[in-house]
Amino acid sequence: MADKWWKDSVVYQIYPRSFMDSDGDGIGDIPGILSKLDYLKRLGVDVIWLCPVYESPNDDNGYDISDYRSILSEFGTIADWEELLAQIHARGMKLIMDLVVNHSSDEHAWFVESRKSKDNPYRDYYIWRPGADGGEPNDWGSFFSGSAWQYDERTEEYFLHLFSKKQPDLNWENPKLRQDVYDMMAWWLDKGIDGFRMDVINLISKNPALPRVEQGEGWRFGGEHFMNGPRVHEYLQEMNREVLSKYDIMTVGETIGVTPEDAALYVGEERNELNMVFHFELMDVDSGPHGKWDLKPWDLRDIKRIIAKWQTGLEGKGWNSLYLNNHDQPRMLSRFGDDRTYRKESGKMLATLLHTLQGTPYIYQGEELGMTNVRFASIESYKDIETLNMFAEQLAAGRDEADIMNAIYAKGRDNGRTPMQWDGSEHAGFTTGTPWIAVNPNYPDINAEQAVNDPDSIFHYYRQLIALRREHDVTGYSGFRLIGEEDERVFAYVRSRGEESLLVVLNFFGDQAEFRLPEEIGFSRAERLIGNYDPPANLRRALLRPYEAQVYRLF
Ligand code: TEU
Repeated sequence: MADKWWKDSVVYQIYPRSFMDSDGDGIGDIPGILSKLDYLKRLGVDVIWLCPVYESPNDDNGYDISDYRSILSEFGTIADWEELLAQIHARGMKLIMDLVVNHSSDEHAWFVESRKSKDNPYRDYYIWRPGADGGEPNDWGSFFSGSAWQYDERTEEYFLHLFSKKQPDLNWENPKLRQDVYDMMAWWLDKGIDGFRMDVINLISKNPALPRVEQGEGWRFGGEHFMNGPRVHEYLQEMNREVLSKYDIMTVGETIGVTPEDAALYVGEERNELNMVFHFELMDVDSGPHGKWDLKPWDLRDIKRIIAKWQTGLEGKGWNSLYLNNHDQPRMLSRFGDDRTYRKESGKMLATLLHTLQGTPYIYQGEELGMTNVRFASIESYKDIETLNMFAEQLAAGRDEADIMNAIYAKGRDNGRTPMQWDGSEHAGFTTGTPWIAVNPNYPDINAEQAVNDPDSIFHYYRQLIALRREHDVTGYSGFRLIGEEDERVFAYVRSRGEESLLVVLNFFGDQAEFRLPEEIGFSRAERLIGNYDPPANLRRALLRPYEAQVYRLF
């Protein structure tokens, strides 16, 4: 077993709005989560990551927080939350909370004060600038379309918002703000939580000069001036010293635009910053030069190269986080597998990948059921601010509506936000009311009740993978050696532990594929540990079946 509990753990991510509604208002809530803890225990996960449940006007579904120390009434009360923590702990699981401190809501008391006057004590909690040449202070665009600056008439200045205009960026240059954040973190940690997932934490330090990206008209991605900014490591080391180091917890930072070299600075064991980061390189493999809405087919060789780079890049330096989807991404099965003909096979194949690499796997709610993307007929059914803003912007710019809808079907964040499919009853058993976003119409076929009753389901395969990790000490393997780097159809790799090794063979497509184990990989005995077809293929030379995944132990 590993030296730290979070290395041996499997994390399950809950997006509370879409998980389980207990009171019929169509919005998932904390009592709903409580009613499903036994389901999660049965799945076998160790840690639950709860997306934001704090007070929020919900411009970005809770990622715009107006009070860091209270629970949104739609989700329940602080007493419900205390009960949730107690019940999670009673089942031997742990709870990590989402920490969103790159920005707050514009309805947070700090911002309400900050915008009042230039000499308000909270003015410097946010990033205010006068206009330049009669317009915005610079040419940075928001992640959610348009300018990253909003003019405020009261003081005739602009404030920075990298996300929506209801999400003003906090000013980490201000030591008072930092201390308030640390106090708030300690307040939650003292309640007994087991760590934090930190939202866009590598964006907290901006180049204080706030330079333009280019000259000329238009909004541009200003990442070079705020991704891994000048003081980010100083801030995280301070946070670690002041707060994190005092507790036995895990931390995972969401970090946009990091390479393994950057990541080593955040998660290096000697650096005293974070335990893990989420990188975005795999999330960009099917994006063209114009960003995420510019669709491009992925190439398995890119996926292999990126995974190999992270596996070897952090070897001996830091710990990986392993994910293929979350609340911001399309469903992995629709994106990297086949959500029609080979749903079960491809869902299991992708799971096999995530659970046999070095790092901690993160399961996003519904992934264990093989939930898929959704295609709503009209934009009216979509709720996500990023999607809606992009639609309006690109339509105005003249892009064909059908073309925009196709981009939303492939990449929109609401793909991952349709309600959990619990059973075949109306609204998939998620709510007795009207769900805040429509349920995926495939729920009669894809739901938890069906999966739990089917011994061959994706759900039971996840249980086996999680059990295997524990019983067979999968985290105990080290090294990562890619087999057949240029093979466009099969992803195979070997990891080792002393004299034995773990061989993983994955067919990434719905056709048969040939696999040959190179002669130099010697073994006298092979034991199949897990796989999605029986009996497993012949090891030395196999014709793999559609989306076949096999894991062997070689002696
Ligand atoms: O996301 C950060 C982020 O920039 C992207 O994932 C973003 O959602 C988008 O897909 C980029 O095209 C985090 C949260 O996970 C997300 O839900 C929030 O909306 C965002 O930060 C702001 O808090």
